[in-house]
Parts: sequence; structure tokens; C-alpha cells
Amino acid sequence: MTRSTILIRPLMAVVIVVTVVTVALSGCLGGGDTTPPPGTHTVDIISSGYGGFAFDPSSLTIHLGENVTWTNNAGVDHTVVSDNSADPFNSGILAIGHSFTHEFNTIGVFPYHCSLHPTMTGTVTVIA
Ligand SMILES: [Cu+2]
Repeated sequence: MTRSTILIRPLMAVVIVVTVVTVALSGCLGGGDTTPPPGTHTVDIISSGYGGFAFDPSSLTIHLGENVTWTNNAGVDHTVVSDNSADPFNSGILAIGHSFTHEFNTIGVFPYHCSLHPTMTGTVTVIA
């Protein structure tokens, strides 16, 4: 092993650690306009049909520990409310353009609905 190799290896390790920490922190900080971290799934709330609204996609399969972000892209307020007491998330009122993110840490099937529009339903299935 040459002298330069001995010096470069620890330096590379520091560079890699700094890069990983920077990426991890950038995923945690900031508002809703930043790029979602890996493992984040998105559901759009959209206008659909004759004056109706829908979750798009309405069903989603994700892995344990991943996030789902719902964004209200329809013209009125909506909510995202869990129907499974094993993971009782509730977005509260989501104004137009606002988002709600939930991390799923329980394996199972999690139906949800909009409390303002009972025909709006969706399902998140969480697998290992
Ligand atoms: Cu709604």
C-alpha cells in the first residue's frame, strides 16, 4: 500500500459519511416543496366525474416504514382519515394545495376516507 493510498482511504470515508448525513438531513428539513425522500409515495386528491372527487391512486401497496403524502389538487377542502384503528391517522382539514404525510409502521390493510365526501375512499396496503 502506497503512502497516498493510506491518506486517501480515510479521506474518502469522511466524504462518504458527510454525503450520507447531508442527504439524510435534507430529507428531514424544509417544507412540502422539497423532493420527497426515498420511499415516499404520493396520492393526489383530484376532481373526478360529475362534481365528484377521488384519491389517485385509490389503492397503493407500500413497504413497512415508508411514507404516503396526499396532496389536495381538487378545488375544495378534503381530509384523509384512517378506517383502521391499528393506525389511526387523520389529516384534519387539507386546504387546496396542502399536503399531509403519514409514515406507515404497521403491516396490514389501511382503508381511509375523506370525512367531507364519504364517497372518497382509498386503501394503503403495507407489506414487509
Ligand atoms: Cu373530500
